[in-house]
Amino acid sequence: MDTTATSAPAHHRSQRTDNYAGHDYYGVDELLTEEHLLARDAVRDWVKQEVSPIIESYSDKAECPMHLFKQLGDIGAYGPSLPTKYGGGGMDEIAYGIIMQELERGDSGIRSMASVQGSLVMYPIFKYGSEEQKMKYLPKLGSGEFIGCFGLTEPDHGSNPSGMVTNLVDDGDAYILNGAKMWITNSPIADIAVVWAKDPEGKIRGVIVEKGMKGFSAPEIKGKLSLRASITGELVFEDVRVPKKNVLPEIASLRGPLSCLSKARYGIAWGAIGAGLDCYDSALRYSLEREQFGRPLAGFQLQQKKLAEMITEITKAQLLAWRLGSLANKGKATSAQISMAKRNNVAMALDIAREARQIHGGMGITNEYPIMRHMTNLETVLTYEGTHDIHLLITGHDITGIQAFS
Ligand code: TGC
Ligand code: FAD
Repeated sequence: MDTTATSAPAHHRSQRTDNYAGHDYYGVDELLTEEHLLARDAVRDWVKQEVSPIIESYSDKAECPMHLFKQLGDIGAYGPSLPTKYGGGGMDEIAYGIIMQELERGDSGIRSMASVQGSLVMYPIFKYGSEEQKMKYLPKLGSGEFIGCFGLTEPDHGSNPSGMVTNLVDDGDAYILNGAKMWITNSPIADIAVVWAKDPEGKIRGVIVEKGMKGFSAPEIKGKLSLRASITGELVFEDVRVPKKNVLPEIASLRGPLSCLSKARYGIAWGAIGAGLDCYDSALRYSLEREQFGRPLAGFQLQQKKLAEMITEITKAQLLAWRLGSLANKGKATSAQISMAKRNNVAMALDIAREARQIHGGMGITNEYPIMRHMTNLETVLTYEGTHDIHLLITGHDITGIQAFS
């Protein structure tokens, strides 16, 4: 796998022109600052130039556009709200959200590249790491020189990570790590993995496992029919000797990985709006151009119902995300509020993708339009970072005080 190329090879490039201009029915842009708008427009332009012309080809071939890792670093997509000293962008949470929105307008897999790196790898090192760990890893992760992955899910423990069996046994100045992680975004190409495992006392610790450590492998999971431009794999640990200096010193509980998930779920709440907007944009254009029975599809009441409901749901999601971002900027967004927004906005985008597919008729099932790619991607987004059901149960727990998970 080529990790050094700086642009896509010619066979992945199409002549597709991306004319997307954004949709803002309730003037949400007025709630954004100059910095937010600049960040949004810069990422939107980058997506048009670097993602839209190649993404169908990479997705069709189930290949990861490796050359984009460095470019994502260059545009500041990794950890936009982390401090610049530690490789982040030094912006606020709304800027982070809006960058995720624009990336996911391009493709959920591209947003995943940024979410994992920024929120699931840089964030835990920033929040729970030693100063030495921060200086060693964060600048390289922020620039895209290093690729990271996050290992929480196991073959037998997905929604219930507290049951994990991956474990650490004390061995003097190191721990011996055994176990396996499953469904790990970027694992086959990662330089480092932030892995969550139980220590001898049964406490959940985060360890930084480096590529090349003896006994560590990361085989690719093939055959995904969703998120095809993103690479996914396992993490397998067979008596891997991890130096104790690679343990994140400031956390010893499930709160560690779950707090990272809150950060990433927040980004997905914004990101999913991007996928929904792209489907709506395509459906609106298509319905205005395509004629049946002597008039544009957009002139039929049934199609207007679909389009009107789409923009209504997008508008509600935009307002939810903006309010969540305002709370996050004040450090007041609760994990349950984040769950509600992730759940609502992803389901909203998936519903829009399904309706948009119908508006495109037969053309909607082809890769001439982005709809099916977004739709199949969103099936993953509905499941990862906590499933649709789990987020509902989080809301249920929050409003009743009774947890119904187990
Ligand atoms: P529970 O007892 O509720 O919590 C344990 C401790 O964690 C705290 N906590 C959180 N803290 C921050 N953010 C959150 N979202 C938090 N949720 C819980 C909690 O306060 C407690 O703290 P403390 O200090 O008292 O110990 O834990 P539980 O075992 O009952 O689990 C609850 C449940 C089911 C909600 C949780 O396990 C869960 O969220 N499950 C879903 C698992 C999940 O989301 N996995 C995602 C894996 S990573 C991924 O999908 C990456 S995709 C990457 C890409 O974008 O490509
Ligand atoms: P399960 O937990 O087995 O759930 C199966 C079904 O049962 C779901 O519908 C679920 O909602 C339901 N269910 C489970 N428990 C309950 C309950 N208590 N009550 C009611 N219904 C319930 N993980 C990582 O750690 N790092 C990554 O980088 C990562 N990337 C991923 C990339 C992709 C492409 C995919 C598909 C997944 C990724 N994941 C990653 C894993 C993802 O987080 C899990 O798939 C997800 O948390 C669900 O776990 P599971 O697949 O084991 O499903």
